[in-house]
Amino acid sequence: MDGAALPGSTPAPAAHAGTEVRSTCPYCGVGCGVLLTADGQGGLAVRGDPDHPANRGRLCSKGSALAETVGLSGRLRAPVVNGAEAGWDEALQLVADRFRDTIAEHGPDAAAFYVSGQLLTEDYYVANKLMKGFIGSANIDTNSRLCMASSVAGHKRAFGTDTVPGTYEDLEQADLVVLVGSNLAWCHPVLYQRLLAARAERGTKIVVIDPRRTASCDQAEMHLAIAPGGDVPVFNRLLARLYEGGALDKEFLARTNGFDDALRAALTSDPDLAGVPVAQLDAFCDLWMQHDKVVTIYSQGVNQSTSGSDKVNAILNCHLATGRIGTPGCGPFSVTGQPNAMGGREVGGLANMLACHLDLENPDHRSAVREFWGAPSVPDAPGKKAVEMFRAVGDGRIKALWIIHTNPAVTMPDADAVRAAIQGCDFVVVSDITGATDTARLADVLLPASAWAEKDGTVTNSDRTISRQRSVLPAPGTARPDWDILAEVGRRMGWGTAFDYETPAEIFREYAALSGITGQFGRDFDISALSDLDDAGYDALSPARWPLTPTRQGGRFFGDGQFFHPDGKARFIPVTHRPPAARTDRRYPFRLNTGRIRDQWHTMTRTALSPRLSAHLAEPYLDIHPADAAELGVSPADLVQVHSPAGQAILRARITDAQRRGEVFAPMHWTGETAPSARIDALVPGETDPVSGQPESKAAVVRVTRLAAAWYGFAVSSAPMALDTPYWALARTGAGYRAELAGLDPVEDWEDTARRLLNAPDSARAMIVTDPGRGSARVALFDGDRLIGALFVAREPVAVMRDYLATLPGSEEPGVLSGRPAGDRPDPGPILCSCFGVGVNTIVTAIETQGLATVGAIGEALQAGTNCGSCRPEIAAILARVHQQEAAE
Ligand SMILES: Nc1nc2c(c(=O)[nH]1)N[C@H]1C(S)=C(S)[C@@H](COP(=O)(O)OP(=O)(O)OC[C@H]3O[C@@H](n4cnc5c(=O)[nH]c(N)nc54)[C@H](O)[C@@H]3O)O[C@H]1N2
Ligand SMILES: Nc1nc2c(c(=O)[nH]1)N[C@H]1C(S)=C(S)[C@@H](COP(=O)(O)OP(=O)(O)OC[C@H]3O[C@@H](n4cnc5c(=O)[nH]c(N)nc54)[C@H](O)[C@@H]3O)O[C@H]1N2
Ligand code: SF4
Ligand SMILES: [Mo]
Repeated sequence: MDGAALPGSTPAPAAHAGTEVRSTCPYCGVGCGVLLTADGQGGLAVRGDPDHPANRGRLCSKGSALAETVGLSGRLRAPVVNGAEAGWDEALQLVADRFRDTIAEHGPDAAAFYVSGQLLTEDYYVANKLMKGFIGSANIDTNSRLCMASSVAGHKRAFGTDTVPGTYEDLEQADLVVLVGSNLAWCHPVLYQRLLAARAERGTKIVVIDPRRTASCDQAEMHLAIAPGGDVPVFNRLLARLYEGGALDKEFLARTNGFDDALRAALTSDPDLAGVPVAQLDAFCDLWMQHDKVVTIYSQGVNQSTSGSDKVNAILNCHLATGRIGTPGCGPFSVTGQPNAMGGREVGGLANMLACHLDLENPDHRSAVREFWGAPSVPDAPGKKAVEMFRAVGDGRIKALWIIHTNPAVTMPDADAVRAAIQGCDFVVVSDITGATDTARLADVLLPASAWAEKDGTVTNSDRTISRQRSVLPAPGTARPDWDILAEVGRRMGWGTAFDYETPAEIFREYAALSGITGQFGRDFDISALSDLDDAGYDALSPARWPLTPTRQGGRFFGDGQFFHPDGKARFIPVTHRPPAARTDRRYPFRLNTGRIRDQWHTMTRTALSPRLSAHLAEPYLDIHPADAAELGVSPADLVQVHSPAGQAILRARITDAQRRGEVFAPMHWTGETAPSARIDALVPGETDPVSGQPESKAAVVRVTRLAAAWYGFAVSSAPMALDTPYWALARTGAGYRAELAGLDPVEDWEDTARRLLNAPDSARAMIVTDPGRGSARVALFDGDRLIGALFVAREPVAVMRDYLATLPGSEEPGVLSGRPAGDRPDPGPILCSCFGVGVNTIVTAIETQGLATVGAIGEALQAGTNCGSCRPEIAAILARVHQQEAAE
């Protein structure tokens, strides 16, 4: 078996050099197949797998750049105990002892695991078995609580199980696709491309429901820029109109309960609360009624809300009422975020679930799982959900915490309080691939995990397709797969037989066998057809959609009107509008929305290693409507200070009418490692949905003021910088690093400052130009003729050609201080197409000078958008803008 580690040993380096191995992308829930070729020197070539059903060879910008992110610099190579490198034996014995002692002294609920939808199914299964079966607490929760919990709750309320009814093909067979709180173009780019390809053929109509105008609005028929949290009024209006318009499916309604109550709630719901004119809502309702095949895709704009579960059921109600579910081209579709968000739900990674979609509260389910595991007991009450869990860590009720494959000190709401809670906890174990994360820096014991491409296992994507990840690279140092670390702790805690795994294949077989029990209980998740898969079969496993039983393979759910409630029927849930929990007022007049950018993955521990992924948006920012910016006296590129009742941040202002007035948006990605004053979750309160426990990550309230910066700076360097200014944001470049900086106090000596910030040796030769009257300074530091780095400062945001300067460190360029290339070489502007490095200005110039009229023509002229295609919506937006300007002139 590849990558399988014997207890205590290092995984065998996979001997695959030169041959192409099938695997799965480690980022989003689309779950694209990749073909990996290791070069035997630690390097990797990656291309899309033409045979994988999710992507048929396509990859987005992040998938295309995977090879740039597998380098070993910065990787953890050995366990670290209290700051000092240690052996596995010492580290794991300490973990086992401390957990055992904590449980003995304070009971099992004083222990907790906080895990991740990025774990492989095998890792996840072992973690869940260890906590729920053997430690005897249900205190295992996952970052999926911040991500999918509302969808899980909504599914269970309506269907009786957490089932995604449809498949990706439905997107291609639909006539109308509604994106609700989903920026599919940036967050599920390959699915978006599949949708656009189908649209080119059949004219699929797209409607986007999102307070912001996003890249996903590019080809949309209609964009409903609703008020934050305005989703329930939208779908209540739709249900009411479906009823009034005679569009209900009476036959299907016989397979449901509760319609009358749901309809009553819909008929009394005030459509004005959606925040868009009712005529617009009705135009949307008309589109629904004019098309039979409708898919509603929804994601974090729905889930991450204090009414997230109700939003989900508002959507499900409309699909149930029209019977548009589980048939080709029809259905509600909750797209999963992380590569194994779905697998985590299957293994019962949430504190209120049991393995294989069984219920913790159900005594029959509990005893079946307990017997199967040979476990002493299975808790009968749910454990603490993420937000509660970290509160319990903060007030000392949880005393031993193991965090695996997630970075909660950055991504949990109230992140400063969460960071303090972790810091103050008696015993904290963190398993990660790097020690350079906000969370890993707080660990008592830091355990080095093998990374993607170094380990073996399975993941389940958004449409229930199980795919293999395979190892092709050796892990650095003594790093070990997560399942292996967990199993050894289980053995060391005294449960030798239960955790006697030597390969992920064994774990998978056990899990598949357990799922046969779910079948007996009449539940949905059953992959028991794989329970006798031998090692070779596991190794060769092709992507397959569950259920996988001897009698049933893949397909859709619910088209036959059979649901998983005891009476076999679906349930309508009556829903009423509740606005976001935090209320704007005079002190905090703005609503803060947060989310993702195209080329970064969460806290950037991997994507930020790629220069080309870092070029797209190299700095954290706040999008503000032009009228709000004018009132605040904020100009483009100013820095702004953002305060909420929970914390504060400093961000770069971008002024855009893609925002509604009174609402601002910031990306979630920056951390203590990359921009310490831009940790956005420090601003987000820990308000949660009462049913799902999912936090409201998209609706904090804030005030925004222009930062009184004494100076602004931009720096490039070949070596890591030593930044300590009140504002800084660091990004990789092909030649090293680039940084944006700002300070609140005047600086006397810029040469000295540059030497310190750029980490330059004393021997470095300096070249300086200053203009004290204008408060500007430019310093370049050389090693001989070779540029070490350069710093540009001014009283206003610095205007230099950043993408050009970023290429210079390490080269000989005496003219660096001019901030632009010699001669009249044009400034390409910020990089838009990360595959071919094409900048915004280059595209604008080509449109203007060559009269290019389509995204395709721009591709032919400049290559931009012709590889992964992730930037095509932005190219289209530029095209529209330039043509609009031309028309206005
Ligand atoms: N590039 C990239 N792709 C990713 C990820 C990544 O980090 N980077 N992460 C993956 C993960 S884990 C996830 S969960 C997915 C998330 O994928 P998405 O959910 O598509 O991404 P987000 O940007 O978090 O939020 C989606 C949209 O919700 C909107 N929104 C905010 N409030 C509301 C509201 O009240 N109602 C409605 N209707 N919309 C609202 C926001 O404006 C935003 O445009 O992406 C996955 N894919
Ligand atoms: N404000 C705001 N906050 C949000 C969101 C939002 O939209 N807005 N979205 C939320 C959502 S949907 C999500 S999913 C979360 C994501 O948030 P997190 O899960 O906290 O973010 P990641 O950066 O993905 O963290 C993964 C960690 O695992 C490490 N790692 C990588 N590979 C391995 C491995 O093989 N083994 C181990 N043990 N570790 C590994 C990485 O280095 C990294 O430190 O953020 C949530 N927080
Ligand atoms: S869409 Fe991109 S990030 Fe998502 S799985 Fe495919 S290649 Fe990976
Ligand atoms: Mo997520």
